[in-house]
Amino acid sequence: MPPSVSLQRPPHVINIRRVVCAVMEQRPHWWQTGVIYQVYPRSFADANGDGVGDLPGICGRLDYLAWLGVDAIWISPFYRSPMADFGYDVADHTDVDPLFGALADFDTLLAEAHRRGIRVIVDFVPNHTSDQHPWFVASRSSRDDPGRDWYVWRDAGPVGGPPNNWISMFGGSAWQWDTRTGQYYLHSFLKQQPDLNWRNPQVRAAMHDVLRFWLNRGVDGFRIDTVQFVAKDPDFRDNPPNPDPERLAHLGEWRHQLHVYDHGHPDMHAIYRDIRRLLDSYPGHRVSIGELHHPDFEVWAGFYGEELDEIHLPFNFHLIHARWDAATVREIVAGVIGALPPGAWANWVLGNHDQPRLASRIGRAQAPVAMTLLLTLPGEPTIYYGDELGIENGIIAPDRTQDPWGLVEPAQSRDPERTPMEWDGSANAGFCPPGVEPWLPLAPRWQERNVATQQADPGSLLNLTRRLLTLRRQHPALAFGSYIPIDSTPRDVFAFQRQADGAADLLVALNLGAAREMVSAGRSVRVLVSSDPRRDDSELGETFDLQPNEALIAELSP
Ligand code: TEU
Repeated sequence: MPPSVSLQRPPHVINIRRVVCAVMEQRPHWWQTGVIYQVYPRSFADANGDGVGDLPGICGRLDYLAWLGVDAIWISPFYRSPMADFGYDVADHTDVDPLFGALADFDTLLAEAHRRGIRVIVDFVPNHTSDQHPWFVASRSSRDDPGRDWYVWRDAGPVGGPPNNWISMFGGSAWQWDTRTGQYYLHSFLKQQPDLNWRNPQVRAAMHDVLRFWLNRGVDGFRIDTVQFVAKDPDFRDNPPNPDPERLAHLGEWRHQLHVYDHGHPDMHAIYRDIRRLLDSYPGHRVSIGELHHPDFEVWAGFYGEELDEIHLPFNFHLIHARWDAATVREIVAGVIGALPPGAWANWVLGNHDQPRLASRIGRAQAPVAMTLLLTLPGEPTIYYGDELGIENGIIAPDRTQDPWGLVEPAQSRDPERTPMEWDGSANAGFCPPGVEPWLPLAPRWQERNVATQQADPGSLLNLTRRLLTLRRQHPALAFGSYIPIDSTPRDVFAFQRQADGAADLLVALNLGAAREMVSAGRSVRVLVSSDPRRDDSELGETFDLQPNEALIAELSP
């Protein structure tokens, strides 16, 4: 008996059904059916020839994104910034850094994206600003400055030194001594990124104004940075030591504490309810997407809000941090879906500007399987730029390290996942003009992997991604249908069904292994899309082979 995907046994329907039913009563919103594509602006396309990507560069590549078929782009910060953390240190929330262009370039980009039916999501960095931001310049000017309390200032501890043992995510104490005013300020990240004090109503009002500024310009939503950091223990207690540091992926000092007091205070929920109310007061279903890492599914799900009144899509990074095997993926998908509050909408992420490249994490051969998984699971997927090409980690010589975290802790450097987008086989891969040095070197193998090469190859990952995006538009079952996991599969296979009323049932079968697997679907199947396009449109009967590393979506006969 070959191992089989048994569709005969009663399917185990978990509560995504409730999710789907809740939405099916009304038309799903754009951010539910849509696919988001993350653009890291430094690395996407350089229009002005300085080796760094910019907004006109993105604008010039919108036709590519429309061709690919994504519904929205999220652009990492492009605001005025000294670039200590490449834009996550904002010095003016309502202007574009000259490196990236001007506000007029943003307006053009927004209009051009909208003209192509592509929505635009911008980054919102609530926890901190740049130390060059006028708010911080005022705050540090004197203890009596009216803006002093906009940031978190504290006296030295009882025996001198920092007020408590909190450490910065990027290494060292989270407190920086300010000689002029004789106090410490808190910085959960770099010392050039002082933490705002969200307990101060003036800070909340000012940050709401920032949101209004972009909403009024017409943005479709926000990706909210470091969601959990906006509220800390009001008593500033020391974090306890972590008895099991190995369990934390972080290297360096961060892993030696349990981070119970320096972030994640429950007061943050009210902050996100306020932001949600603000977004909902605008027409057009503006979306909030929250960046948060938490290993516990329930804690993660808590950010949807008890009344689904907080963040629309708290980023689900569980698969990013997971081992890549069928059992683990199955378990995580079940955990995520099982934790969703009724009516909440799932989302899936496999890569971003803070994580090693997907193709390097799981291996090149599995990249098509991962892309198929991402684009067929129930919920909203976010694609990191270049993952549709299978870009691997760049190799950055130590003396070319750019990431401030990498300068402190080389193993944590995020430069490898921020290398330039690979457009074609010309010098600098078409990212910036020949003769200009890109801010980071291209990742190895770009000549064989760029957009132009892959567009010409029907079997490429790029064309697979495009076919999957097309399929999502054609098949309501994929965009918002119910999800039925299949429990009994060969060890390396992960399979599930997607179903929508009035549409054919779909089978998604993913071979996470490098051997051929026999699958018995119980009903005959017709392949819609396979990672091997030679199998597209083939009728496979009830029992069929999955090739090594194959991903396949098929229509099940009625
Ligand atoms: O990241 C915050 C953050 O928590 C991550 O660095 C996280 O520690 C890591 O991904 C865990 O694996 C956000 C931005 O995405 C990042 O680029 C910024 O450097 C950081 O905030 C500070 O603004």
